[in-house]
Amino acid sequence: MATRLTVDPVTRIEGHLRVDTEIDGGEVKKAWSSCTMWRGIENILLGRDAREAWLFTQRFCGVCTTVHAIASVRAVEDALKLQIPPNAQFIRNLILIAHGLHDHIVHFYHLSALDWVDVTTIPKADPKAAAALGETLGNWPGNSVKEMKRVQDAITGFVSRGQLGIFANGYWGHPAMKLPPEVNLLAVAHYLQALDVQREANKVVGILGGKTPHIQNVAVGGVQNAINLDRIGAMNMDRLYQMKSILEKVKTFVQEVYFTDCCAIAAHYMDWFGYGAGAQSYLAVPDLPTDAAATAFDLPGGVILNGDLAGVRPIQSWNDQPFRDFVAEDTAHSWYRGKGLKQPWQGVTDPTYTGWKEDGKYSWVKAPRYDGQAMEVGPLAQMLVGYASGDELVKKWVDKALATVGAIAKTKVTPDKLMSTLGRHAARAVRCAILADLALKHWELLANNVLSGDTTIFETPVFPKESEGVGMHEAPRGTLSHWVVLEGSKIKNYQAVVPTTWNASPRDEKGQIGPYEASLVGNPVAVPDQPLEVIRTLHSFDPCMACACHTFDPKGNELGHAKVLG
Ligand code: NFE
Ligand code: MG
Repeated sequence: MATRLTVDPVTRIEGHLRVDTEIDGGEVKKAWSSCTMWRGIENILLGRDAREAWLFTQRFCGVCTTVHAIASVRAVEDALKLQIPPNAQFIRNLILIAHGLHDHIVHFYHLSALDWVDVTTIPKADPKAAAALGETLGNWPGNSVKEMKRVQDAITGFVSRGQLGIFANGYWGHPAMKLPPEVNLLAVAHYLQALDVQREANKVVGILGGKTPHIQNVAVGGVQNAINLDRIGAMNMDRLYQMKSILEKVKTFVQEVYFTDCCAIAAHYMDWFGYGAGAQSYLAVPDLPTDAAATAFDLPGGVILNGDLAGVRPIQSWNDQPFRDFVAEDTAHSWYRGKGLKQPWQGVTDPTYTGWKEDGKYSWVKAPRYDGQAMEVGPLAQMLVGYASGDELVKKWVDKALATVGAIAKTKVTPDKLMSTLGRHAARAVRCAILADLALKHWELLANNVLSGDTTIFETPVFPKESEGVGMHEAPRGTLSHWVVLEGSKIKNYQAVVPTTWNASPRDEKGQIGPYEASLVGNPVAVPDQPLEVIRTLHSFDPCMACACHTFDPKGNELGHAKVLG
């Protein structure tokens, strides 16, 4: 007989996500993804000056703050057909890369690893074997026997006193936990080390952005980082080399530790390459332009429909007409007024809360569609479009990931396996390894341009009477687009179509389910009141509900039942 399970709130994510599932025969048959808060920042922007929008839009989120600043200035610059100077392009790119490195590391270790890693088995681990395993996986000084012993002693103390501290509230001892104690020990040692490394990556955001979260250094037309190699207070060689040495350290951790941990953990859970496929239609936009005019990009964009990798349509530029024409949002099952699909320049944000109804409205998230299709966005989407369209860096790292998992699991792993819960984690680790390579490339682009004598950072914006623009960015959670309609410099309409809005989408007017909902169908649930497996698949997307509806219910309606990983 079918039973219902509500997980509310889903934790170790950003924001407020409720998921309802119908379970039968030990697996999920149907799912409803619901965002339980609303803010309405898009409405706050109406009538304001376009040059200050980025300061407001960053407040969509405290996690991916930089991305909403940069997508916003890109949207206005697109409306004005304004080209920014090369220094501005490279400084923005470095911020996006450093932020992405920090964000992916935090997601893997601190927000999702404990779905797979059972901390309570660590007292049984052999620290020598854990160190030896670390040694075979990657070249990292933090894998010594001494370090493994230190972490084991600390965790054993926590476990024996029954006070798990930061590791309280996990599904410890759950039958779906399968890692040997040594892998658990190695992963937890890296969890603790990752706390430091993610901060290092974020330092680069702080150095360039003035502060983090919520950078202060961008502007419509460029950036505000004064460049003067002879001045202490400006961007000088000291500052440039400080960033380079940080990025080199972070690169080592990402490629030798995060990437290999992800592969090693995945190799012990091969069945999870068979769950969580979801929508199987993917969207990514190109990012990290390598020139001021944004004619070439280091991160690939494209569209894959219905799992057809061979039929990939690469998106080569931000002027891609199908993207501009085909992105639209529907509110049939979302708590907004309005009917039908609306292209974002015509989009409206008119809230109407009517309670949770499985056949009616049940989420504050709108339902974005690409040519009418629900699309998954995120590292998996970007790696798949890159792989299918032959991007060299993507191919190199995806093949390396598949080979590493295959070698440990003693089996062959093919790229189609990436369309899964574990594939999402693997793709994020691959993307992070690529970002680590690109960090140094874009640092060099900036340093070489500065050393050539160019110190320009800003082009003055000139506003026509009327204009409209879209700013694209491939954020850590996927494709982000800000859409702006202007009258002179005043904002007439502003809509953000955000990565988590794509992924957490509810049903649309045709009843088509969203990517989270699709990915949960067929997902196993071994212990109904401990829905670890549901959480595994949800976490693989790295949900950020704050971004998704940029929006909270002023009455703070309590909708909750099961509290998970609190
Ligand atoms: Ni709030 Fe975000 C990212 C954006 S949402 S974290 O990455 O944009 O999905
Ligand atoms: Mg929106």
